[in-house]
This record gives sequence, structure tokens and C-alpha cells, in this order.
Amino acid sequence: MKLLLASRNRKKLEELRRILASSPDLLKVELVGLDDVPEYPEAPEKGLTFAENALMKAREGVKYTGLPTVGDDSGLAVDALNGMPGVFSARWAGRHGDDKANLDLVLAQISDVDDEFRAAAFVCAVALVLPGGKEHLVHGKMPGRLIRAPRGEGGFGYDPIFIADGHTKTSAELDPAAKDAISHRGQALRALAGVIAKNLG
Ligand code: ITT
Ligand code: NA
Repeated sequence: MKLLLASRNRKKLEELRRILASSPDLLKVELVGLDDVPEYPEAPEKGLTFAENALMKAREGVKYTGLPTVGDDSGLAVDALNGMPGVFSARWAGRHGDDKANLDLVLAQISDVDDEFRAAAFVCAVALVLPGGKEHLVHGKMPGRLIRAPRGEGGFGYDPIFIADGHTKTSAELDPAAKDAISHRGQALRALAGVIAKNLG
């Protein structure tokens, strides 16, 4: 059965597909993204919380497609920046989706911050909205710290400068399955798996 991810971020779509594919209950779920939906309206995110944004994305998806829809709103919360870039992670340096510029700006903003104060966490809210109107909201969080120069080719966004607690590789250096096992997105999706299976399985 079809499930829409109300996102234009191909890396997110790839990760969610991978996480679904690793859940035996969810093998029949076909995840489609907004690039597969013709003339989908631009939906600027205006919310001040991940939860609010995830719900807005998912509601919009149901409204325009009638499909059960997942919205993922996520970002990096940096202690030394009072939790920023947070919900502004995708456009921190000004241009939406410019991962390299966003990451460089965060590194520059904390260049004077000592190692013991470089804590950060990836955070994710995932909302599932069903055509009947039922809504489910879950969160995931991956705590860690930021290094001083990017490492690794995998993942996306801020992955090359982030090392999860208890690890030595950046999340861009981890195998995809290893990232999924600990990631904010992996946690959130696994928390929703039962509901998705029940409604779409
Ligand atoms: P949609 O709104 O279309 O889903 P988006 O990229 O704008 O796509 P968000 O507003 O949720 O999505 O912003 C997510 C940003 O947070 C993303 O662009 C990355 O910079 C960062 N981010 C989220 N998850 C990440 C991850 O697993 N690894 C690295 N960076 C991540
Ligand atoms: Na956002």
C-alpha cells in the first residue's frame, strides 16, 4: 500500500525507505515522495517546533493526495547555540537545502567553543496522518558532539560534523544501517511501525 512522505528531501526519503525495508511488518508499504506527486503546492514551514512542522507537512499531504502521509521535521540542536539551528537547520545559512553552507556556518559559529562544550543532538518529529483524520506523532533524538572539520561521504546535512555518543565515526562515516540503528529518524520510525503496519499492512 502507498504511504506518502510529504518531503522533497531525497536523502530523507532514502533513509525512510531503508528503515521501512528493514521492518518485516512493513515490506508491503510503498513509500512515495513529493517529487512523485504532480503539482504539489509549495508549503513553507512556519512552525516553531518540530512537532508542529511535522504535523503540518503530514496534514497537507493527506489533503492534497488522500494518501496516508508521513511528515518528518528534523534538525540539529547545538548546545553552544542555545539549541539552534533547530527547526531552521535546512536553511541556517540562508538558502534552503544548502547542506555545505549550513554546516560551514555552524562550524564557524562554534569555532571558539572547547571540546567539552560541543554537545549537540539530532532531533526528529515524525507525524502520521491518516485519510480518516487520525493523527500520530512520535519523536526521536540522537545525542552527540560536533567535531571541527567534516569527515565522511555518507548521510546528508550535518552528518559529516556529528559523532553520536559512544561512537568514534561521524554519522557520515557510519554504514547506513548503523546510522539507522541509532538515528533520531530510525527511532521515530520504529516507534510508528506498529501503527503503520496496523493501518497499511
Ligand atoms: P522537507 O521539509 O521537504 O521534508 P527539509 O530538508 O526542508 O525537507 P527539514 O525542514 O526537516 O526538512 O530540515 C531538515 C534539516 O535538518 C536537513 O536539511 C539537515 O540539514 C538536518 N538534518 C535532519 N536530519 C538529519 C540527519 O539525519 N543527518 C544530518 N542532517 C540532518
Ligand atoms: Na524544518
